[in-house]
Order: sequence, then C-alpha cells, then structure tokens
Amino acid sequence: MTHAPTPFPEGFLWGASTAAHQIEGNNTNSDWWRKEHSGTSHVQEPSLDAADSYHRWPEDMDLLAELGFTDYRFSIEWARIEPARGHFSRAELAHYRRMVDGALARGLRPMVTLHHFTVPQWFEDLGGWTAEGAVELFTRYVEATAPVIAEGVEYVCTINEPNMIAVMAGAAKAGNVGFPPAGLPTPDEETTRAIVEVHHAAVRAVRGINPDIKVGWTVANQVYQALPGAEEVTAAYRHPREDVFIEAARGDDWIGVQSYTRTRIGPEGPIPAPADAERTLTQWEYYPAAVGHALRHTAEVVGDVPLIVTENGIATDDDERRLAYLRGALAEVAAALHDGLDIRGYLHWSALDNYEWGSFAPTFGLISYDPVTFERTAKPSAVWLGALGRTRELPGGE
Ligand code: IFM
Repeated sequence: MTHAPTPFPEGFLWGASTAAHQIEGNNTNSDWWRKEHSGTSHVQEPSLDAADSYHRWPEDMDLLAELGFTDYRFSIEWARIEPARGHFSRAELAHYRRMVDGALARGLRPMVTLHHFTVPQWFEDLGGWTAEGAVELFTRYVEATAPVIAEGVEYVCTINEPNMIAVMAGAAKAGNVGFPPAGLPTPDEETTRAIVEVHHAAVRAVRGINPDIKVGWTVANQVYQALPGAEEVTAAYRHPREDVFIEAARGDDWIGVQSYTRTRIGPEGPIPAPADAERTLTQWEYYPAAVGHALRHTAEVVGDVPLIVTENGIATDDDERRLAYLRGALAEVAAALHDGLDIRGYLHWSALDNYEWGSFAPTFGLISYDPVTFERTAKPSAVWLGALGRTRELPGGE
C-alpha cells in the first residue's frame, strides 16, 4: 500500500538511543564489568573504554543536533551514582545533570532511562531483583536521581526491556549468563513479579519528584507470528515473554516499543527463519516490517497509552542495508500513524556503534568511532535519518 508522506504529529520525538554501559566505558562498579572479567564463555570481549562517551558526550550530542535530531535517549548509571550501598555520588549526579543541560542547550530533548541492564555489583551480590529489599533499594536510587531529572526532562524510562531481564534471569538459572538471541528462553517468573513491582514503585517515585514527568518503561518486542493453526501456542508463548510487561504499563504515561526482527511460531514452538533469509550481524532475520507489528500488538494489549518507538535498528556493516531497513521501518510507522495509532516518537537504536553485551562486532550505530582515537564519523544513514528531523515528514509506505 502507498501512503502520501505523513507529517510528524506536533511534538513528535525524533532521535536516537544509547545506554550508559554500552558507550560510556569503564563502568567498573557494575555487575557487567565483573562478568566481563570473570572468564564467562559468552563474553567474547570486555567493554573497557567502549566509545568513551562518558567523556565525549558533548561531541555525541553536537553531532546528533547537527544531523537534525531533536531528541536523545540515554541512560544514567546506577553503579556510578551509588557505587557502594547507601553512598550516592554527588559528582556523578552532577555529571548526568550536565548531560541533561548539555542536551537542552543543543536543542535535544533528553529522554532519561534509569536502568538499562547494569546494576551495581553490591546489588547483584545481595541477590539482585529478587532479593529482599530490592524494591526499596531501587526506589531509593530513583529518589536520589532527582537532581538529574526533576527539571527539563519530559520523558523518563524506569527500566529498559524488563522482559529481557526476566529472560536473562531464566537463562542464568539454566546455566547461561548473558544477553540471549531472539526467540527467547523461558523468563524467570520470580524475576518477572519482582521487576513489575519495582517498576510500579519507580513510577510512583518519579511522579513524586515531578508529577509533570511522563514516566513509562520500554518492552522488547519479538513480533511473534503464528503459523496457521498455531495461534493458541503463539499466544501462550508470547504472554510471559512480552504481554505481561505490556499489561503492567497500563497506568503509565507512555510505553516504549522496541523491535528488530520477528519470530515465527509453529505448533511445536518457535521455528528458525528460512535458510535463505537475509540475516544481520546478530543473526536475526532482516525484517524491517517488525516495528509496525510491534506497535500494533502493543496498542492492542496496552489500550489507551501513548506509544514511542524507543529502539529499532539493525546490526550491519553495510550502511546501504541500514538505509533500506530504515525506509521499510519508517513506512510501517507512517502507516500505523495513518491508521490512527497514538505514536509519539521514533528513536533509533543506536546513536553510536557500541558494546553489544559481550562483543563490539554487531554494529547498530548511525555513528561509528575509531577505537583508538575515538573520533566519530556519521554514517550516510545518520545524515538521511537526521534530515527527516528537519523536514518533519515521515516517508510514505510502498
Ligand atoms: O543493544 C541492545 C540494547 O541494549 C537493548 N535492546 C536491544 C539492543 C540490540 O540487541
């Protein structure tokens, strides 16, 4: 179907996303830093300096603003802010406040994620999300972030991809530590219950800091597609991996939709992509239509809560394929807007090439960097996507 170019609705967020541990470098008090140096087999290489964005965030924000983006989603790091239990670093809070101010000064609206996979080592040692007191400990951290988020931050995400946290916990109990591929292992139910409770407490804490902040969380959507006759199997497979987390967002101000690929389900469960399907560097099927399905499914489950695409992209070293993926994905967003879905923004994953939980090889970035000099280079896809922020038009579908 072809649609005329769709203008962004008023205030539509147009940006790119990152996460602290994946770009900052030297996140030495985090659980992941320890994993990376423990000889765990799935960690191919440690994050070390990553993109050194801890020091180079001004360059990153300059580039994004120059390219035409109006929004930047980044996470602040609990392991830096509370490196020892109960000790909050004023210096790190001031660091993240400078980032918020730096974004605003460049015309970038900051969306702040409070937790993106990494926790302080001391929290992990206590037992993590299912430990006694986890809700109170995370809530206390959220309250401590007031100097960062109280002013000038319209959107706050409590927890990134809670469903992946539950899946990783499930995988860890089964002996596999790490960030799993699409087509997911069984989530740990205890972690699911805990993380939903933590989220609801965090939402209250953020509203306590400033009731005008729009607070929500971002759910990884695997676009489960039922093969004929497998509708019930698919629904049962999807519910604990996705829908339970979307349902938990019903009282929120928005929900983040994150999608990359699809997983097809037959009567026996997930089936691999056809042998001749194009695959990205993460081995996921190249499937730009994913975001459209993810938006529509989320809307169906969550009801009347605004949607924001908070992650969408492709790991590739061929930027032409990234451009093609983007064209396909944005046509889906445009079609969903055209059909009346309440979509408030599109934030691409990722602004920068980054540490993909065990390896730097899968490059998701619009911007690459030299690992020795850290010099940044915007890829053609960054120029193309940023320019749409200026024209304020989404391309039509094909
Ligand atoms: O890099 C990750 C990110 O941390 C969470 N969402 C999926 C991305 C790509 O795997």
